[in-house]
Amino acid sequence: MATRSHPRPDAGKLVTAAAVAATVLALVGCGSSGEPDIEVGRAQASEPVAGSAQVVLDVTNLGDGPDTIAGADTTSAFAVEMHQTIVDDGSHSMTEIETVDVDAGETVRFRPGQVHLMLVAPDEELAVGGTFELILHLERSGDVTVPVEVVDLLDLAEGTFDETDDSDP
Ligand SMILES: [Cu+2]
Repeated sequence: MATRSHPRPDAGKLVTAAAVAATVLALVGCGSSGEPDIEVGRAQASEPVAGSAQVVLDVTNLGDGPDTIAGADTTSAFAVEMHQTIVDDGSHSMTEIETVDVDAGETVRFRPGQVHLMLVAPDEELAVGGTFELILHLERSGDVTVPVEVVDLLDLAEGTFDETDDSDP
């Protein structure tokens, strides 16, 4: 009959996905029922060099619940990737990472040489003194739009050094 519905091959997958989501929520909720409160500090990017640019950024969770950075976007580059630098026998390489946790009360610092953000194929019009908007995707807090200032690569490196020095007053 025409009223007979089609089989729903996806139904099983949906149930599985829901079960997984419930499990993840239960785990995340364990011991911390609070809400995250995400604040993004000064953000800077280097001028594009050889088809990429580094972004330096601090993400602080002022709340009492955890959150997770699940990527970033901008209209000023083909893509934004989160990378982890790996040093092996003195040689550096990097691998793409999908998520970065920001626990309650913690700050994640995106810096060259550690966990970092890179613009892939940035807009060639990005020049020192310019700005663009970066959208951070947070699993619990939603999207956060951050203005990013474009600076000379050397200034970006110096800024990194200064902030690393902060812990030693
Ligand atoms: Cu990288």
